[in-house]
Amino acid sequence: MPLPTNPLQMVHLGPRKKRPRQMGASMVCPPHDIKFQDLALYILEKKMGTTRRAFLMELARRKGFRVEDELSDSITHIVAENNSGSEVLEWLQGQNLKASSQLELLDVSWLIESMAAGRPVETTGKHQLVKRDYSASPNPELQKTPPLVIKKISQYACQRRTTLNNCNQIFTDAFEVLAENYEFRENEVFCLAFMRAASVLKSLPFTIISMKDTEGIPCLEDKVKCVIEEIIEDGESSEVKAVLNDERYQSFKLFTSVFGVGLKTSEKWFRMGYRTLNKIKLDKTLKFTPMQKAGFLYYEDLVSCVTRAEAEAVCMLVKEAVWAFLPEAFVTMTGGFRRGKKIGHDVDFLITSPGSTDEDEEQLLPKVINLWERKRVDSGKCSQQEGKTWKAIRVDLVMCPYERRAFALLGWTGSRQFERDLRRYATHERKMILDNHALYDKTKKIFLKAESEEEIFAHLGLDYIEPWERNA
Ligand code: 8DG
Ligand code: CA
Ligand code: CA
Repeated sequence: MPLPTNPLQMVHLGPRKKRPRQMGASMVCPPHDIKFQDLALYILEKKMGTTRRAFLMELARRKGFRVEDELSDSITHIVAENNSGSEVLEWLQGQNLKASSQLELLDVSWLIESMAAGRPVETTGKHQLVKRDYSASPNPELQKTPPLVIKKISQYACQRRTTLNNCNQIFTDAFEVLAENYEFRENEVFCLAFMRAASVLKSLPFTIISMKDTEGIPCLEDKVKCVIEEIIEDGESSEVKAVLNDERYQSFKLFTSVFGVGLKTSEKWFRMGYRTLNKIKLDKTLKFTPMQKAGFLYYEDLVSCVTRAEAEAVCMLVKEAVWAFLPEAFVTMTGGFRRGKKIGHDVDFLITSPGSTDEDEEQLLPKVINLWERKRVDSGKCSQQEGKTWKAIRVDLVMCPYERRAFALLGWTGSRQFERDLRRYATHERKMILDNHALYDKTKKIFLKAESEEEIFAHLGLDYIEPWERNA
């Protein structure tokens, strides 16, 4: 029998016939065979109503699902309708359940699809009211404690776990456009407000679907809330739309996409009346820096993102070159790729070698560049682009003394917002100064040593946040 999209309609269809006198549908029906022993469902009545709940329970049982009347620790799937993730979490907190890594909080769409399929369908992001990144975490400790309990959300990104699974992308994309526009207009205050807001929403385990869901979330100023409200109501923000159509925004976006071009140069070109890169390239009166020259020369290569496979290939080349001069050196990919990103605008590396001297450290990068330069000339790959079999990729190389490697690794892994908040936290909450080289305790007037990132977090009194949880 094909299942109607809304099974409730079945109940109300047709003239109301006299019902049997018995109370409760399950009492009149014979017990059903349970086909799926691993699952125990509980259907949330809140916002669904008694009738529809009873109807869905009966239907699911008839299809071989185990559906419990009461909530207990043996429940594996909670199914809700018209509830946001935050509402289900709030309700669950009042239920005194043991946090279980098995527990799935799902929208009714999962149950309806499963009943139509005659088996439990795989739970995906579209069904999950609360995301479950932690089940994929390589850290077994985290698998045991999924984020079923909302703790007070910190205003600091370094006290939040932010994976790449963003439930609120519709909002964060909008905020990032607005933040970028404020950056182009050099309005730091508003720029930071929207970047912080984007960052905090990326860490939420649920999607915001009503203004009530924003209660208790830090870093959401009135200006930000207005944008959220508009997106909830209209599906888009008029302010974002206006920015995307704004000539200054479009020009700055285009100009800064050239390697070596920042706000100052963009401002100059915009004031000169330029709107396209071609016209700029042809203006003989303009002087370009060596970086900008390379930026124009390899423009197409550099605007296309770097893939992980390309990053791995670059990593081999970097290691080969570095080891030619410092065979003991450790070469670590940092930046977005270390945080698990699949693409990047460049590839970042940290290089460090036990027992290296100041001189070794000073000379390594020039030596590596020189080696690559010679190779390039030998292979005739200069700026010749015809029949090109290679791609230009931006690489950031950082060399640091071995004793400082933990600070450098933490500093270059990002994200930028995570780094910003780490330093802000150190300053305001711990009276310490953190940068990519060291951690200084202003009270004790000493530099704190660290052999690993974990030790730096411990010095700061912070729970350790794994690199893939730093995508703030
Ligand atoms: P992407 O390349 O995938 O777009 O992102 P990303 O890897 O996170 O950004 P990034 O711009 O390559 O920066 C990586 C980290 O390096 C970031 O956390 C900030 C840090 N960083 C510094 N100093 C500097 C600096 O002077 N320039 C840049 N670009 N990044 C810096 O600590
Ligand atoms: Ca990067
Ligand atoms: Ca970089």
